[in-house]
Amino acid sequence: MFKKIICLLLLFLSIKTFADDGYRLWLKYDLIKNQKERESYARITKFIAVNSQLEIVKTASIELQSGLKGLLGKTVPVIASSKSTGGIVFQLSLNKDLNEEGYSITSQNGNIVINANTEKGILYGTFELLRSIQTGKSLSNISIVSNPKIQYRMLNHWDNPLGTIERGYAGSSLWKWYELPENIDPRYKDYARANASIGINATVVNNVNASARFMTKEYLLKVKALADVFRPYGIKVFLSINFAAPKILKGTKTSDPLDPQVRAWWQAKTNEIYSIIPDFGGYLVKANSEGEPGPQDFGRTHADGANMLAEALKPYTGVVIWRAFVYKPSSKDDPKGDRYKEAYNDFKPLDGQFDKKVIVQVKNGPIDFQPREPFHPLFGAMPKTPLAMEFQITQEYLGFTTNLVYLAPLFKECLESDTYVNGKGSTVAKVVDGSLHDYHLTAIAGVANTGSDRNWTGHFMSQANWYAFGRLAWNHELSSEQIADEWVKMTLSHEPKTVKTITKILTESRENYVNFTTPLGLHHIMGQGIHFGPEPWLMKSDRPDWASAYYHRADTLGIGCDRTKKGSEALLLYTQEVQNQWNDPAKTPLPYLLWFHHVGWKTKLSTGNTLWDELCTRYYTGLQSVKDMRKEWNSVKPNIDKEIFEDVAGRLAVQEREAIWWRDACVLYFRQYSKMPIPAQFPKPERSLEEVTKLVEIYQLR
Ligand code: GCV
Repeated sequence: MFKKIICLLLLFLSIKTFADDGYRLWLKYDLIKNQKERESYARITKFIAVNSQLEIVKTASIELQSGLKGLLGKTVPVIASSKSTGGIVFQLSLNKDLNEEGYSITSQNGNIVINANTEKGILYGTFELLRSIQTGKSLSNISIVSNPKIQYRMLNHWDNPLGTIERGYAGSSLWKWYELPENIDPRYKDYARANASIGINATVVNNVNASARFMTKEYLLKVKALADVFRPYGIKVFLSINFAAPKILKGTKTSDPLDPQVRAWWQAKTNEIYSIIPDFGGYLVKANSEGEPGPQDFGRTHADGANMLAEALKPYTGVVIWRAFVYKPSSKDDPKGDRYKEAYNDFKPLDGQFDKKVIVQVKNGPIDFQPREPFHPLFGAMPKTPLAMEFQITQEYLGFTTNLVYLAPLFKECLESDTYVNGKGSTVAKVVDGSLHDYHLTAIAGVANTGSDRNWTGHFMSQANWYAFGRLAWNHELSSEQIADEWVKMTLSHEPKTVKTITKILTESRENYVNFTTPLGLHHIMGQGIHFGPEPWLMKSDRPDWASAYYHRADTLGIGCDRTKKGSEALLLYTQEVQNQWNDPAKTPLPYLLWFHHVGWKTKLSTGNTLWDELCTRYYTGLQSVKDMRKEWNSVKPNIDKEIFEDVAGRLAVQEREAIWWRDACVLYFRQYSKMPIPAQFPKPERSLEEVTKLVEIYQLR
């Protein structure tokens, strides 16, 4: 009787509309409302049998116990071993079908057995089991074998020592450097739980525009405090380094990577780091990019710089992750100069020259995390150098935290692109997971979107991007819809229509965003510096390749950047098959058209419209889709927590205002060149180009 009352009370509490602040992410573990469903899970989760004292196994049993307590409303005992049936058994034993972090979950002799070769596998299997219950899957006859396809699945935080975050829109940094190492914010642990639950196993805690502070003992002790919290969740800590640190910290007179004193400094520093953090992950380096110091300052190459660090790491397990995000301003006299080609030109000749401990990290596209980019030409071009993928989870160019944009389709589009380097099917995913070139190291990084906002990501729906990044890092074959469906069920609702509606909103959102900002292959026409709002009229900047005109090339004849043989020749960096896809403007898929071609305003496209009419159509339908999204969101109101509903609804209203802003700016500005009318079926913008221009100026005021 007492038990029943408790259950009813728990049920009541879960049904009652309490304000959900989003803090619990996808790890809510609210009581399953349907009693029958609860009971059927309860019948097969009567105990958790754990016969290992390993730290991460302990984490797994604690997570499982607390997850089941929430979901089923009962405390499941953790026992050392059991001869009875109807429980969950952790089994650490050799399984040749599994790699180091893989797991299997199977029904065996009346129990659910989570089997793995290592303690980390047990942890990941545990979260998979919890996810299965959270998403309402049947566990009878469960049979799952899962291995991560990529070794290092990491977040890159662009967090600064003073608490700001470069391109962070969800408050300030999670890391309270001034309070560390003594004061441990409980949030650090919740951060680790969330990451472990989606398979993320590494984190770079500081910005790639790195402060040398992190190489001091004072700061290393703070980093150690974080590493100690993350370790039980299988997460290794990495640091971004400032290449000039030896000189900045007055250890040497230069930072030349071939100078013996500099090399000795890095060796001593690395030894010190490992004496403090024995499982330190390694270094992430942004060098000779956007003003950061690097080996080229001394006439050395990226390989010289990376190999020096690799040598310092030789006695340890750590690796060097060297970023390929570099672009020199192209010479004014070079008519073929194009930022698109810079990283390729710098790195491709170095293939084969990097130490075994070096991974080169490449952004998904050649410019900079635009709403849509062709895949980076380096993928497939460096068979002797492990290349890591760098995605951006924070929405620098995708509407900050005022726009609902689900990024899984963007990630997938890049991963599924075919490089054709070893024939058809040589996808970017196969480069990154190492299967194409047999890389001995594999990695994928996401620039984090987390911050001190209570719900972690500012826009509640942006939590889905953190989640999707982790899920795809583990298995890039999952579909965007599948991930969205899981996430919705775990965070918002199980009601079938609601799940369907929100999954649809999510999966369509990226294309909608592209349509009202940069359709048909336009790119880099946003407000300069802040990367917010439209600024297509920007003709000049401190560097030519920071100005919008450099990318859209609009004139009275047409619009778009010719990157074929007749233009900058960037297209020639790809294999012949890829060139064939994008070489001919008449055959180039519309999403990539203006990336590669300068197209006449009156040119007829495959849609039947002229280029100008199609451009206008995209801006107008893009805006319409935001309006539709708002309607769809309103339709799920009864099944969503009130606080979350209101917050998302408010941000969608902002998104509509911003979509109008983008549309007005772009159609009014480009019309000056096309000299063609906005198609009659669309209402004219209600303001002048001058008025819209002023808006961006306001946002750029100090
Ligand atoms: C960390 C873009 C961003 C910069 C960022 C840089 C990078 O240019 O605007 O803020 O700096 O990319 O990835 O290094």
